[in-house]
Amino acid sequence: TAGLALAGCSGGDSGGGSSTGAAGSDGYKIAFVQGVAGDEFYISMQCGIEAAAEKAGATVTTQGPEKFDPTLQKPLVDSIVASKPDALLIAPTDVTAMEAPLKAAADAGIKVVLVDTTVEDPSFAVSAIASDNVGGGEAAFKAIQDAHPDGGKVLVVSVDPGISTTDARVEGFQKAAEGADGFDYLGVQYSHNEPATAAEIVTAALQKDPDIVGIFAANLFAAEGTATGVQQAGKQDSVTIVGFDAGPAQVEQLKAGTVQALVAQEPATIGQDGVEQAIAALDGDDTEAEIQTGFTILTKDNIEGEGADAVYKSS
Ligand code: T6T
Repeated sequence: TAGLALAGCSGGDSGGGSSTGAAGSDGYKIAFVQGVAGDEFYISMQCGIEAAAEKAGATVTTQGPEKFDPTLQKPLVDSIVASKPDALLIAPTDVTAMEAPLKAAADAGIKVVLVDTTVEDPSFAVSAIASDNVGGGEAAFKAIQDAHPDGGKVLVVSVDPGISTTDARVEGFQKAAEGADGFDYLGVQYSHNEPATAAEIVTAALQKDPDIVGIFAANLFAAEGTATGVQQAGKQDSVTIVGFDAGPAQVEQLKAGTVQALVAQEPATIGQDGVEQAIAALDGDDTEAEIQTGFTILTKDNIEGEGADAVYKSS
């Protein structure tokens, strides 16, 4: 595909699914289920998965639901289980709703590896690999604190309750904000992964509290909408925005000064580790129950330099 030639991975899947690897290959068959199709975080993860799989002689099929929603993700899992891959790498969209379908996959003999998000009881899984999400939330608060050492009102825009990653980011941010002198934590509001909803939340919040000094947007789509909302309210000079994730559009906003800091995860590493854990399990080798990957804080000062490598792929 064009994606393969350009980016070294087939990424950019928008719901139809994609496969790599030689047809008829006798290597392991890996299925990857994204949290949502078309999200640059999961596209970058797919790149890491495909690179690691190719090295191991395994084949990969990638699918993602149209929305970050367990009612759409569960049927994908059920049909993948029926197709009997050797391993399933998945970012579950809800800590409770996705637990039973994934346990059923493991019970059917499929090695399940949780990448990015997890479930309440992941004991059926070979491994759970994720960023330091609590630490990322704390770091996001520190970036706001650096810009506003005297404190002020701070707000969080997240996705939905029940997502392990974003909940952990909110927890880290909240704890840091509540422990800091002079800061007033206004709580979290949920955008359902819709930028337009995030923008509405932010314009309404700025109308109610025009003296907000900082907004933490807990993922890529929350950040996209938060930037729009702050601009619509004409508050870009007084509000510091820190967003999780570093898609190309977020990085443009950082360069333009619309957003002040980004917490860039390492999605390709999460994917690579996921493949390695799946293959170790299939080969009967030792596996690691939990792996934590890092993050980089991107600002205008480092984005042209070492930070440039942290930008997510869009295809
Ligand atoms: O922030 C990532 C991911 O870590 C999270 O679980 C869901 O949202 C993203 O995919 C970004 O859109």
